[in-house]
Amino acid sequence: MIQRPLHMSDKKDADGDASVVVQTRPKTKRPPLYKVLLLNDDYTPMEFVVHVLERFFGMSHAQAFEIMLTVHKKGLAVVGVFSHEIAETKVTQVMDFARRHQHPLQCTMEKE
Ligand code: TYC
Repeated sequence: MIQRPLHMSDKKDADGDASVVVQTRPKTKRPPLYKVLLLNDDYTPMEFVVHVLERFFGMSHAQAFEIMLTVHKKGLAVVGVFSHEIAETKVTQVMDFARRHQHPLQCTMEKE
């Protein structure tokens, strides 16, 4: 048998051979995050979109107006990044609110 310094964590197996138990970091993987996206359309009024961003995403009027214009010009924008459950809630809230007001506004989520 090969000699080597004895270590606190050395264990003997069934045959009496030493093995070293290596301490590994506990695997605490952070949960994935999800982007919530707002999509442009030709019919939803700009003021309605601004209101949605203020109401459901806690934006100031100025911030909300800026993001609304980004969606209007570029076709879509990320309006927030959340856990799966919070993102799902935001999407549901926006889609329900838009439908109740008979606007075709679309809101979706995707893994970051
Ligand atoms: N394009 C719409 C209009 O001209 C405004 C709009 C902006 C609609 C953002 C949806 O997510 C949207 N009335």
